[in-house]
Amino acid sequence: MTVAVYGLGHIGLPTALLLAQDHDVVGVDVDPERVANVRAGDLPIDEPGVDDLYADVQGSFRVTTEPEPADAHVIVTPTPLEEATDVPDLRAVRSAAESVADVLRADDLVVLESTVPPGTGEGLVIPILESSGLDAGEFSYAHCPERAIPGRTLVEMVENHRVVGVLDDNSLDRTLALYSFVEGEVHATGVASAEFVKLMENTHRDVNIALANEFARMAEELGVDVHKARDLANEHPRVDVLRPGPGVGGHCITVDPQFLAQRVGSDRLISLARDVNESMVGHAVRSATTLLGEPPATLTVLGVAYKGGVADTRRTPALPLLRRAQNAGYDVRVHDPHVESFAVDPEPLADAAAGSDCLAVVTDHDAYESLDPDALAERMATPRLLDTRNVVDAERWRDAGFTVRTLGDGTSDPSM
Ligand code: SAJ
Repeated sequence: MTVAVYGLGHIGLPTALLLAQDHDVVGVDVDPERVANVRAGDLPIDEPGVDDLYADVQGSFRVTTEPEPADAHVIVTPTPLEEATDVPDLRAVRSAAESVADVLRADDLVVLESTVPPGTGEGLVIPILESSGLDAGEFSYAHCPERAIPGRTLVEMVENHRVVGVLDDNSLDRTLALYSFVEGEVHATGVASAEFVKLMENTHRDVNIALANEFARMAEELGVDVHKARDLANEHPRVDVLRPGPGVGGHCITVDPQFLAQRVGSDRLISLARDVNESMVGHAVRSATTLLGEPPATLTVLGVAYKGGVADTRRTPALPLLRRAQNAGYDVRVHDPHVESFAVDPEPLADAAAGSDCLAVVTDHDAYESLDPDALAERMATPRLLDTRNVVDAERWRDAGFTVRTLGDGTSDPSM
């Protein structure tokens, strides 16, 4: 099958490379620089296995900026929230669908992978495709959102089960033939239902993280350690409390619940969960400033990626945290083993800690579990630590002279 994949980003590029194992694939992107980079082997994503896969599929993968005819057209463009309005920005999906409509032929398959607000397939994408002069049914259509977690993108794209929303039986048969790399089960449903299922998944996670965050705030007031309490509660066979933290980042969980909330009137819990998660930054800053005392003082942020083990800083809670601390008058320094540039440029750990008055672990990178508190205490002006992810061994740090505050641990420092 000849396949055109629209969008060569975090999901589109790995999808295109996996498809190129079995099909003849052209990756299409509107950004000429990205196309030139991918052509030269300078890939815009840093995921295990992607460079090797790129090398393996050189005979069946090429890139271009121009739409071209193909048997299957896969749209994997981003659907962010517009910054000024927080409304889903579907311009990239629209424009990719228009490009596909220009080259669409009878019996082609069109797949929308991008996560979209409910109703987008039938209300927006299919009508654009029909502007080609073909009616739905003369072309096949499916919504096939990925479920891959950053850091394990390729493995999860291959192994995870998928839900595919299809127009008709022919669309399903052709989608199964296209996604031959998927080893997980494929469950078929309608187009609108598949759109809803994808949003349910990420909304479920956001709401459950909000519950974990609310438990953390309560535990602080009650003088309880939420992390120990969570371990005990999770002994129950039907309970799985997630981990509290300084807020939810990334491009998926922070965005997708709003696709649902803005489309449907009955969204009270979803919006509330978003508010709870967003309030965690303020809570973390208040904990840090209580530790620090009045400015001037220096806060060193450990980790600015939106979660551990990745270099991705999209919608990271570290950015509002850092800005609020700066606005309150503190000098802020940054360390992150994965991130090269940020609002405050990351420095080597020894430099970022030198003369600092407080370290704040904001991202749960593995490297932070094995930091040497004795060496850090020597470099800092005052050895204090706020651990918003419960990654360090607090007792060990106290033994090294640190005042330690762990988010959600109401026993960690009675003065706070
Ligand atoms: N987080 C917590 N506590 C937790 C788990 C996560 O505070 O217990 C935070 C993380 O630190 C991070 C944010 O939530 O800031 C999101 O991280 P994540 O690992 O929960 O999810 P993402 O955004 O990396 O990927 C999600 C996944 N969705 C679900 O797990 C339901 C992934 O499977 C999806 O494919 C992806 O969104 C997507 O593209 O939609």
